[in-house]
Amino acid sequence: MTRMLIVGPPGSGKGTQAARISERLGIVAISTGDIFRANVKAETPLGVEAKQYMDAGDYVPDSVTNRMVRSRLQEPDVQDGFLLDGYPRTIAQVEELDDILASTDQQLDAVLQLTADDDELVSRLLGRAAEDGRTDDTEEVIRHRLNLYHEKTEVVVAKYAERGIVAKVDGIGPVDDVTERIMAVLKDAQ
Ligand code: B4P
Repeated sequence: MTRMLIVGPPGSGKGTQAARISERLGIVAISTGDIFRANVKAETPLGVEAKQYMDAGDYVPDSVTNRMVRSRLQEPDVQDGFLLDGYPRTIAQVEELDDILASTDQQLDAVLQLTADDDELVSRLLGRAAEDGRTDDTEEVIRHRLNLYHEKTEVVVAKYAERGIVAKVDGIGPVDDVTERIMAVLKDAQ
């Protein structure tokens, strides 16, 4: 089980759990959100372009995101496995990832879907806003990000479900409990 995705609405715990899975399985976690935020901080051309979309809670255009992921997946540290956190988020990104993997004769082993209801997600993200002040964590922008997830990313999960590789995990409850649920479904999927 070495090539995986973690998918879920904003606030479902993707980033939190990706770090733990990466440590337990010894695979590299790649968060497109983290890469964008690092570029915004360093004020690179990519960061300047991404910032306007991120602040509004919109997806960064597929052409930009796809180019970035294609380049990241050519690095030597991911050749034996990876966990992609927050990518793909659109059908065009699914097609791009299919193409990247096919070109190196690789395939995905699992797609982990984290679930939580919208009210829980809003309250978590407002909590994070109070702590670390992310510019996309205001209530209005959070609601917009959730709508975008329902509109554009649920079809991504459905597409992978057709391929029979989705493992669904309830993201509600203490972080440690969610991690144990994830490890249990991954074990069952092997
Ligand atoms: P992300 O960084 O992926 O932001 P996110 O969806 O909010 O997830 P994150 O990983 O930060 O939060 P998590 O659920 O772990 O993306 C940010 C932006 O980048 C996007 O809006 C978009 O603009 C752009 N972007 C990224 N990828 C893109 C793509 N592929 N295409 C286009 N644009 C893209 O956790 C949230 C909070 O919940 C944390 O504070 C955490 O402590 C808390 N939490 C976690 N688990 C919990 C639990 N069990 N109980 C209580 N709280 C919990």
